[in-house]
Amino acid sequence: MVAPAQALPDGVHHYDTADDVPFEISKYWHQRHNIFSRYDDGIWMTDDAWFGVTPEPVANKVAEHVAAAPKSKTILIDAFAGAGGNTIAFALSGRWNQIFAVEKDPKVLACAKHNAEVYGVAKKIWWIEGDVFKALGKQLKALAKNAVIFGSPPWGGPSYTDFEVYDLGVMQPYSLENLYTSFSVLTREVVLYLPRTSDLRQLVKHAKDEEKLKVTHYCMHGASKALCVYFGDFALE
Ligand code: MGP
Repeated sequence: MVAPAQALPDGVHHYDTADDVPFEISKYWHQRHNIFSRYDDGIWMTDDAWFGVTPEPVANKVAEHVAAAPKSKTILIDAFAGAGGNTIAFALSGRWNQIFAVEKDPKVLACAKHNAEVYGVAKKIWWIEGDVFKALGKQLKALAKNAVIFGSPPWGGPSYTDFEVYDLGVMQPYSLENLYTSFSVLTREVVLYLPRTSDLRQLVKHAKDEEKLKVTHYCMHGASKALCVYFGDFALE
């Protein structure tokens, strides 16, 4: 007897064929195996989550670089977990004693949990449904000083590409200023995943005197997908 297919929550999809895919996300769906190599094992997505998910090779490289935080940092907080691309890579890296993944959209969180199950790491992650700023003020407050806070925030949709240089001050709904000030009061090690065209002058403003800020572009097929800025002490080349 064939087991009945698992019912997907409302608003959650696993698109098998191009015919089912809404036009706005078809370019992402065509990259699905780059985004999740195990897509065909039943990865779940909401339609909006496709825009912001980090492709797996990039997420793995980012996880390798974030692992270069000081050894005293044993906790990883993924502030905007989305459909789980980064969280899964952090869990697979085996570097962290605890991983907290925060996501405020319950449907997207259901995707992240399910996708982490597909990759066999769901039990290594503490899932928090809600606003990350509230969580950092409550249950994560005491832990955060031993943590790296990683944030892959919304960039206000794909229209970020309309600008040659992306103004991080108008990033919606959280500006660079919002993110940096809220996270850096809790821990020195803060990593943000941002548009490849981000205005570096705005990032440099947050460097300490004499500090060289580390910014890394993550490329696929010879072109940058996005960059990460590493605030704090990371032993990167
Ligand atoms: P893209 O430019 O929307 O499309 O996203 P594409 O086809 O992947 O890249 P292109 O080079 O062909 O234009 C590029 C990458 O940026 C994606 O792989 C995501 O990792 C990331 N990304 C895009 N958006 C709109 C967001 C976002 O809002 N938030 C975050 N955190 N990442 C995003």
